[in-house]
Amino acid sequence: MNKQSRFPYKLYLVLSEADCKGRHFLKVAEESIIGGVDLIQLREKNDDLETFIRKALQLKEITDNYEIPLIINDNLEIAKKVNATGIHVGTHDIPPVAIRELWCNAAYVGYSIEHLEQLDTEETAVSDYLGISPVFKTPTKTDTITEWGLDGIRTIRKLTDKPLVAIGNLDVHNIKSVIDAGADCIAVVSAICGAPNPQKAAYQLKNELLK
Ligand code: TZP
Ligand code: MG
Repeated sequence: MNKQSRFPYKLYLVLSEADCKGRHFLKVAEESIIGGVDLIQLREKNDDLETFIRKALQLKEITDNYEIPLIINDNLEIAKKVNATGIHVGTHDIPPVAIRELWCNAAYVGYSIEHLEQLDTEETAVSDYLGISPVFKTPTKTDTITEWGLDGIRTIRKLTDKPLVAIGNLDVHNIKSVIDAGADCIAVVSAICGAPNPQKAAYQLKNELLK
């Protein structure tokens, strides 16, 4: 199986209610899917369990309707409970090896990497895609360690066949260079959630990726 058939997605929306700037996150989600988003991750850092589950179930109705994957950030309990398509974790979250043991139905386990040494680990080996996080410094997430840049993507591309999902200050002006550097998929928050028209923003991003 080649990497495209394992992860055939180009445009990934990382969604949280707070980042939607007062608009309803479900409306942003639906509009972005119509515009061209291929999969959505729900990333809620401050919700209590009950709220996160309620939002995840609401979002799942939409992603199911449009037959796109729903990925849950960090929380395995919620991912399993809402029967999400997969989970995305970082270096300090539940490790992918443990996820595989505890959730055999996960279609996608995404793993963000901060150091090149992580490429040569069991955690990377059992992951379905790697998050290159962040490519560029971003005000949306400030507790990051490595700013990979385009050179970082090129280096990682040479070292692994895993699908690479790039994230961090990506927009319609820089995503082509990120794909050219070796990323398979682009993940964004602000470029869609912060846009005046999320559907149009998603359409323009997707169009740029398909060029
Ligand atoms: N992980 C690394 S950077 C980031 C996350 C969740 C936030 C990206 O947000 P934006 O607004 O697309 O720069
Ligand atoms: Mg995390």
